[in-house]
Amino acid sequence: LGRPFVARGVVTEGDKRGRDLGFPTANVPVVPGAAAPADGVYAGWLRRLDGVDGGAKHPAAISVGTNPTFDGQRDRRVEAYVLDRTDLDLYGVGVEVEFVERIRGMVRFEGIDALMAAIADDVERTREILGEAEPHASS
Ligand code: FMN
Repeated sequence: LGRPFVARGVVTEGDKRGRDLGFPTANVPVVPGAAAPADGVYAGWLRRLDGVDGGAKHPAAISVGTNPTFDGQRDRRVEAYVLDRTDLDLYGVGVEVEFVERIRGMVRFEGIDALMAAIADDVERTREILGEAEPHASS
């Protein structure tokens, strides 16, 4: 303990809602039984492990949970939206997600507009938190 919490895995396809929402996410399945932070939203870093960008840390807003706004999803996921990078395609890539600070709990929103507004706030909060955290590695 005393080290930041890290989740590792190969990015899988989610339900492809993220692109429509304007916040596409890299989905990292949580292995049942493996340790993961409590459900909620976090500021942190995503690092790809395939060496393509030299292990750069990308600032990310991270969601952990079952996306309760959408009925029907059962599995718990770690989903990372890399800030300002709607172009990133990470399917099949091994990544490491590092959790820096918790922002809020998971919420079941009444509609998509409320969810999108909340995520936009999370993104601004993430910028503030990471701006005060460790210096950015080159990205
Ligand atoms: N989903 C929720 O149901 N409630 C939330 O409070 C919530 N917060 C989120 C916060 C952030 C920063 C991000 C990136 C996602 C959040 N989500 C939340 C998850 C979105 O519902 C999910 O990313 C979207 O449905 C896309 O899913 P997909 O990757 O399977 O397409």
